Amino acid sequence: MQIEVFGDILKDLGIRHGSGVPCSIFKPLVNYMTLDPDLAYIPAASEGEAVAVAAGLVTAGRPAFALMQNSGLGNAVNPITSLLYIYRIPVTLLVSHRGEPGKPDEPQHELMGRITEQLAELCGLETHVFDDEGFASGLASALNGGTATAWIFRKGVLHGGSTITAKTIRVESGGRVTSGKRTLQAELTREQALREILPLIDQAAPLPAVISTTGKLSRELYEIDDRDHSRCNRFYMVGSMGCAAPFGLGVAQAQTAESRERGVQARRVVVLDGDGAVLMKMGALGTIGMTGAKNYHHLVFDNGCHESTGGQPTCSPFVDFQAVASACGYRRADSASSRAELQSALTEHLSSDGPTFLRIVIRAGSRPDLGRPSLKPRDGFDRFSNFLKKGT
Ligand SMILES: Cc1ncc(C[n+]2csc(CCOP(=O)(O)OP(=O)(O)O)c2C)c(N)n1
Repeated sequence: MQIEVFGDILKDLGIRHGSGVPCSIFKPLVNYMTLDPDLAYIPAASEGEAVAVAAGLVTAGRPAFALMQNSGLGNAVNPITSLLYIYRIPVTLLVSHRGEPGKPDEPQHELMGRITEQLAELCGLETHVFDDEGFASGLASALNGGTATAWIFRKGVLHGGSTITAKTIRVESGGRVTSGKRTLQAELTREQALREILPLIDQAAPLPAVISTTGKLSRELYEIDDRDHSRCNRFYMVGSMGCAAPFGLGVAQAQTAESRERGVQARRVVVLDGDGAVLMKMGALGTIGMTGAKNYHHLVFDNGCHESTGGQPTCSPFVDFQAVASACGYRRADSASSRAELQSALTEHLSSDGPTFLRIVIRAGSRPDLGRPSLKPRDGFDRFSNFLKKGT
């Protein structure tokens, strides 16, 4: 469906507000809403939060939707079952369908792709697969009947509209990240920043464990120097957005226990994260700070957007991550926005006790021919687990 037609249906039904965490399938809708002054799109940090925002809007008399990738349906299960269901709040859920059975997609979407419709139904949602003909009337009757509905969107069913580049969004959302009294401008792209930090990580002894977040960061990291599968200290967390940081904490704690038992130096753990991913599970910063894990180093590549799904904005330009990390108990929290700052901050962090936090302010953008890891998930897991257990 052409996005302007879809937008008109929403408006005709009185839906002016939506909140969500993006999927590339919804890129036309988020762009459309961002550009239309009559519509308000609230970028949420997690899908459960988007459901709650939409529920609040509906409760106050404004029909609203929550938009999410089907992977995020898992994050939203509790607010759907214990907020929408018990109060019978007619929020409209727009759920993209990655991992559609029979169509090639990435491994992290396989299982959720198979169970999306059943899961939505199990959660008490009146569930439809979106199609051009039935949407307007189906949604109208659901809203009239006071029913929460889930609409499953297959790839490509929404199209057209203007393209907003990540750069435009960034400028609109401030284009700058402030830290203390300084204003930081980005110099490097994520790939350029990765190329700066890898030699510093690789020269540390014992060789640090490196865990990278979902999306383009892991794809770039793999492309840079792991095509021959030689980097056994790496773990690419291709799904489970936001879990790289707490997963890294578990690894760091295990390595600390190991070092105590064997009387050796604890291996450092470096988590390469994204601003969207950190925001999704920001509570983990408190857990990490509380443990005081001395071998934990958190690097957040902050481009102010969800670049991997099309550059939709995050609230990161408004968040003082360093202050948050410090308040959560990280021993050091700094920001770097140039090559020189990055090198000096990371060198210091890797020779200090953790937990440390480094916000790396980067420009959005990646190379157009970016590939995907050919390493199978379980093979990548075994490689990393063996490295941690045996050092090889
Ligand atoms: C629970 C969940 N919700 C949504 C997605 C879809 N998704 C994949 S990568 C990504 C963007 C991540 O943003 P950020 O961490 O800022 O990294 P960037 O893409 O900017 O490098 C999103 C929303 C997902 N994989 N999982």
